[in-house]
Amino acid sequence: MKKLIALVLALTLVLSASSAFALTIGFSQIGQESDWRTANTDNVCNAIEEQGWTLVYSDGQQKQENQVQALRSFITQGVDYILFTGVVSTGWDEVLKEVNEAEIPLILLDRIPSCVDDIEYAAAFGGDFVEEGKRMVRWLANYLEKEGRGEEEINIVMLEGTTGADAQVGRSEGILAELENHPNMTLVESQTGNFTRAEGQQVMETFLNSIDDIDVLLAQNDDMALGAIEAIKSAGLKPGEDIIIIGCDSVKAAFEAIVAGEMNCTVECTPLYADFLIPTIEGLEAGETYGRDIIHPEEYCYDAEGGIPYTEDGETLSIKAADVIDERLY
Ligand code: GYE
Repeated sequence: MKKLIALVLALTLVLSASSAFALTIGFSQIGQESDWRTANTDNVCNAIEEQGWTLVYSDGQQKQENQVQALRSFITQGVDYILFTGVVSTGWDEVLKEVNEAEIPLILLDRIPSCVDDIEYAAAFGGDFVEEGKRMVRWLANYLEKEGRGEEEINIVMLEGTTGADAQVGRSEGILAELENHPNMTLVESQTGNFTRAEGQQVMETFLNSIDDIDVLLAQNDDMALGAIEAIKSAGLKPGEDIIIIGCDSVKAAFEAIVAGEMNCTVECTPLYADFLIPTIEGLEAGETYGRDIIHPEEYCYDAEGGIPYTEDGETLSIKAADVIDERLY
């Protein structure tokens, strides 16, 4: 009897070290274009593995057809859950309906497909990309005001993310909408840099060669801003001074650039979804439901000094990057 009790105890201990359910999770990721993406992949994959669940990971390498194939192979393998973020917004209707027909719970992460209203999903988490775009311009307007440049004619160039990606479409929409409120600001040129450092650098070089008086760079992610900083330095200009640089994501490398005085602001978009995801899957296993809301994590805005408003009500102030840089893990 004693032996049996000991065995039961030992088993309980083993089970409680990992999750009580044996699950297989398919994760169709976009690729590895940025620091944001690396942090997102590590965060989600590590959390799944820490639960003792089986992860079937697929890197789509920025190609929609690879992601479609991955989703179909998850169906064939009969995984228990599918995590999905799509490289572009459109073109997922058919394959996501196949996922629905296979009755595999689908969890949408990060970039939400445009067919979202026509499909079933168990939960959805993503950035509020339109709001992020608006925050970039609100921060800029308030910063210029503080610098006594509120009335100046301001020439802006923009580096866009992957064309047709939810994050690109939303951030562009937010930026353009907010620029309407500032007739002194002109968007003189806008091109995609595909969310990568290399392309951010290349496209910024062409901007610098063709436009004389660039006051501001709006980069739809930090990686492109960091690439552009190299181009600006090579052109003999001072990034952060001669050209105001605003990025998006708030990765550690952007905090470092801000602390070094080479970048001015980064609007946050968190890649850390595991703390939402794991309890959600556990909840679903326990029979809970989460409705159709797309959950946006709480996010902030970081710069050199802090104290610049960036929300619509003007009440939330930017945080000094130097104060939080040590806590940033990615
Ligand atoms: O901003 C960018 C990444 O979809 C929110 O994708 C994500 C974006 C992020 O490559 O750095």
